[in-house]
Amino acid sequence: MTDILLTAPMPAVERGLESRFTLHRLWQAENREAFLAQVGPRIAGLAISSSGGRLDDTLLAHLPALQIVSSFGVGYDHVDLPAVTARRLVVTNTPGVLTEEVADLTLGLLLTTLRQIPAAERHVRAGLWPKGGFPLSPSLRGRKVGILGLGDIGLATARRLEAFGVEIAYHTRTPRSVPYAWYESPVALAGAVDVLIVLTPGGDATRHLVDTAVLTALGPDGVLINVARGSVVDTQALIEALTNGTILSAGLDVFEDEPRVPQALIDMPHVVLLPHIGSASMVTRAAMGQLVVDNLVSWFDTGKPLTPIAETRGFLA
Ligand code: NAP
Ligand code: 8YV
Repeated sequence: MTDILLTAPMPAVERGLESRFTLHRLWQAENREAFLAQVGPRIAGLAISSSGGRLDDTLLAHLPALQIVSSFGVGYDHVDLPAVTARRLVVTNTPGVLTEEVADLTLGLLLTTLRQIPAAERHVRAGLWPKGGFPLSPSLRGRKVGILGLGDIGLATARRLEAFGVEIAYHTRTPRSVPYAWYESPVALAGAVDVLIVLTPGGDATRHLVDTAVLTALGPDGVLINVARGSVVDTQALIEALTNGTILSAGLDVFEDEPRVPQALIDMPHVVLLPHIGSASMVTRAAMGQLVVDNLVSWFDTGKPLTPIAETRGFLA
């Protein structure tokens, strides 16, 4: 049977692969170097997720027979692209199957942040309601929402926002054929809106795209929602902007050094913090796991993966 290495626990993936492949679980190895020295030369397929660490030369050097990398999740900033492309490896991700789920979470996080729902809930649980009502909150009414990164999830989010009756604008490097106003830069977009939703990929190209200039342009009534990657937002600049009143509030599903969250953010009661749960429903995680499995099966059966990332499509016949 073909040997597959998994870098992190992925129950649905393991269940889907185990009858067909020989699985090797890297996180269970007591001595990682010895384990890789033993099984590495046999590994033909790799199943990874961002929680399994970065895929770079250090691991790839142990896997000379590797043909394909099947990654759990649509974002693949945990993959060192020069390292995989130098080896002409095919990499797949899981686009599409999580789009609607993540857009749902994005809308939930936006409303939760604006209407202060977690703080209001804490008010009831703490028995404070009989002593006084909860303070009035900011609102989505009358706002203009900017989406930084209008791809699959950005578009699904925009479709939902249309039903909420708010004006929508966006920035991408290439304008799209959509009925929303395009702005030529993140700072221009932030200056035109009072909610900024970040939905770009992570990685070097988008690192700290949201910086002090963007937050200043967003303004004192502005709300930042980040469901993309922590690296897209300059955390120190954000903490300063929230502390100084440069912006009003933020809802964050992702963090630069997750799962560690800066204490300064934890100490801000009006900021909503989630543990990277954009796609984390049972049904969607199962669909993502199935696509990781299907990519490997399709590759080893037909030589064609189902959802290769753009950067490695050129390696396919
Ligand atoms: P997608 O369809 O590839 O969309 C990415 C969008 O970002 C495109 O519109 C792209 O347009 C834009 N973009 C890329 N680089 C940019 C840049 N430098 N400046 C401005 N815009 C840029 O991806 P998706 O499926 O919507 O997913 C987006 C991201 O969401 C993922 O990569 C992942 O990091 C994140 N995500 C998070 C969760 C979560 O649980 N929180 C779940 C799923 C996904 P242009 O190429 O024209 O610029
Ligand atoms: C996953 C995500 O939770 O798809 C993505 O890009 O961020 C999430 O859906 C994550 O990738 C799991 O490792």
